[in-house]
Amino acid sequence: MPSTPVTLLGLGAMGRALAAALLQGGHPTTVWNRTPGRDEDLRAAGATAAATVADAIAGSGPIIAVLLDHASVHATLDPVADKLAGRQLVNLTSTAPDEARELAAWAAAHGIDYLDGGIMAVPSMIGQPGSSILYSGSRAVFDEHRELFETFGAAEYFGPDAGLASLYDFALLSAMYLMFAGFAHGAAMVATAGVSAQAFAERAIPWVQAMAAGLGGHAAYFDSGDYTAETQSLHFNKAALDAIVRATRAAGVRPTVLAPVKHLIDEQVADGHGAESFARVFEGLRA
Ligand code: FVH
Repeated sequence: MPSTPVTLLGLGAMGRALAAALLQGGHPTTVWNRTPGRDEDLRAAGATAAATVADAIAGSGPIIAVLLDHASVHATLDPVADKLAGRQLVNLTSTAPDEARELAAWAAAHGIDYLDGGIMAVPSMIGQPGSSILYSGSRAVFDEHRELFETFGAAEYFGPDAGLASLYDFALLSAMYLMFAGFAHGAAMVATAGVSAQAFAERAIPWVQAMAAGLGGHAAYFDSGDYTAETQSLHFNKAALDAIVRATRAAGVRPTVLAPVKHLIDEQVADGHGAESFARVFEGLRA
């Protein structure tokens, strides 16, 4: 792969992992961070440390921002906007879809070619199998630097709408957070019987993996809009959830995580859909 000079703004946990991957890939890397002193290991690995954002962007090549949030991207780049015309900006900071679109419009107004990205990995996964980054926005930036992006993990382009990568990112994170919250709920329940979270995890992991195989079946319901129950109906699921919530309370655990699921089911049953599949809760969410 040809080496490409890169500027990386933001040396938090993720920024440092991405910078390390760039250096390992042989790319001349200039780094900047608001708070000094977070670049020692990177300098030792060959990075050039810039004292100011203006110094950091003075070179050539893509500029990668890995900052805290949307506001921090503006705080960092607004003061140097006039120096960014004609440059390529790859924003890997987590932002909401509309914030990514706002940044794309801001970039266009300043003559900057903008690519947004959603990182589907934790820092220790960067450059390892299982790491992936979702991109949307400038196709030209993605195509030109695809190989470089693959030093971080699998790189996939979703389209010219800069908000699309973030929409997928946040949708996947929603599923992840609910899975972790569900695990915490289950661990709290069995803890009342003296079961360690580690022992529960050993059972929960294969169970969640087996259940994940059913997502395609749910998707078929969502896509067709036909919720005719093939096996369990919402009446069945309502009885199950009611019993689980009672058992949760009896164990002295708050049913906070289950409450929204119960609410979605109850709503569909109250609307006369009790004989249909659990998948019908999808319609309640969209409403
Ligand atoms: N870490 C992770 O597991 C997740 C995985 C998925 C994607 N996220 C997103 O990546 C962005 C960066 O995350 P991070 O882990 O590097 O975050 P921190 O370690 O907290 O570092 C934050 C950096 O942002 C700088 N910063 C904050 N506010 C400002 C500001 N107003 N102006 C300039 N820079 C700012 C901060 O600098 P400093 O506090 O050291 O001076 C750090 O460099 C993030 O969007 C995740 O959601 C990571």
